[in-house]
Amino acid sequence: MTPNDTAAGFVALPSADALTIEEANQTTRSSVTRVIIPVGLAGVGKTTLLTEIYGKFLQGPFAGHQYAWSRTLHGFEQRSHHARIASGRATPETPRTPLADRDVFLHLRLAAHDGVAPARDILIADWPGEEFRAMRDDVQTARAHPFLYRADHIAFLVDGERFGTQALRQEAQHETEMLIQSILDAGVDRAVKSVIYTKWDAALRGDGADQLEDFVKRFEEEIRRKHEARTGELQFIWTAARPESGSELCRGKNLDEVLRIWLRSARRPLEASLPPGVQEVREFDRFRSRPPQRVD
Ligand SMILES: Nc1nc2c(ncn2[C@@H]2O[C@H](COP(=O)(O)OP(=O)(O)OP(=O)(O)O)[C@@H](O)[C@H]2O)c(=O)[nH]1
Ligand SMILES: [Mg+2]
Repeated sequence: MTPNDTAAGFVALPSADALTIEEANQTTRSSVTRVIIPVGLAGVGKTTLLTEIYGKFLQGPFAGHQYAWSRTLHGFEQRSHHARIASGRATPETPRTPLADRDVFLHLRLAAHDGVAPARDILIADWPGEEFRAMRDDVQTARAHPFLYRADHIAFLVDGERFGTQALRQEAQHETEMLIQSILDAGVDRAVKSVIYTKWDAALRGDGADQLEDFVKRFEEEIRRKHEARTGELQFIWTAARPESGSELCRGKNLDEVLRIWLRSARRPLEASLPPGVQEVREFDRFRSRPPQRVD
C-alpha cells in the first residue's frame, strides 16, 4: 500500500515504529518535508506532546489539516497506548523514551483541510531527554547529530510544572538556558524558532502560580536579549498536552498553534553547512548529496 492509496479512501496499515536517520532521509528526499526537533530534558513532555497531536488527528481535522498517512503509525500507537483509558491505568502516562531512540523520528503526512494546498510531510524527532542532557553538558554531542543541522524548526520545551513551583523554577530556568546555549553553540542558530511551555495546567496549580506571569515575562525577556540576535524572532507558546483531570484547560490546549508554526517553518536550505570544525558524518553526506524536491 502506498500513500496514494489513502487518497482513494484506504487507511495505511501500521508500518515502522519510528524512522531511523536513513529512513527519514528517504522521506525528506521524496517530498516536501518539515523536520522538527523538540528539545528538552527527561520528563519535560516531548513524547506526550507528539502523541497528543497524533490523537487530535484521530478525532478529525486539526490545525487546518487532516491525517493522510504515517510511516510510523505503530510508533504513535505504542506511545499513546498507556494514555488510553483502555490501558486500565488510573493516571494517563507516557513511557520514558528509551536511550536507544536517540535518533528516531515519527512521521505524519497531512493534507490541507481546504483540499487546495499540497499535502505536507512532517518528521518529528522523539529523542530521549538523556540525549539532550548529554548535548547540554558537551556541545560535541550536539555537533555529532547530523539531523540537528537538518532541522527546519528546533523547539525548546520548558517544564511548566517546574516553572509554577517556587522551589524548582530557578533550576528549571537555569537548565533551559544552558541547553539553549549549548545547542546554539553547535551552530544551528536560525533553526531555533520557538519555546514551548508544557504542562501549563500544573503550572497554574503550583505554589508559585501567583508570580508565574512575572517569572515567565522575565525569562522571555532574558532569552530574547541573549539569543534573538542569533536566532531571529522567537515564539513562546504555553500548552497543556494532557492536563490532569479537574483542570480548566482542555486536553491538547494550544497544540494547534504549535503544529501551525511547525508547518509554517521555512525550509532550511540544504546548503546550510556545518559550522567550521564540525566533521561531516556519513548520513549527513548522503543526505546532502540528493536534495529533496521543492514544490512550495
Ligand atoms: N499535568 C500534565 N502532565 C503532563 C502533560 N504533558 C505531559 N505530562 C506528563 O509528564 C510526564 C513526562 O512526559 P513525557 O512526554 O514522557 O516526557 P519526555 O520529555 O518525553 O521524557 P523522556 O522521554 O524521558 O525524555 C508524563 O507522566 C506525562 O503524563 C500536561 O500537559 N499536563
Ligand atoms: Mg519521551
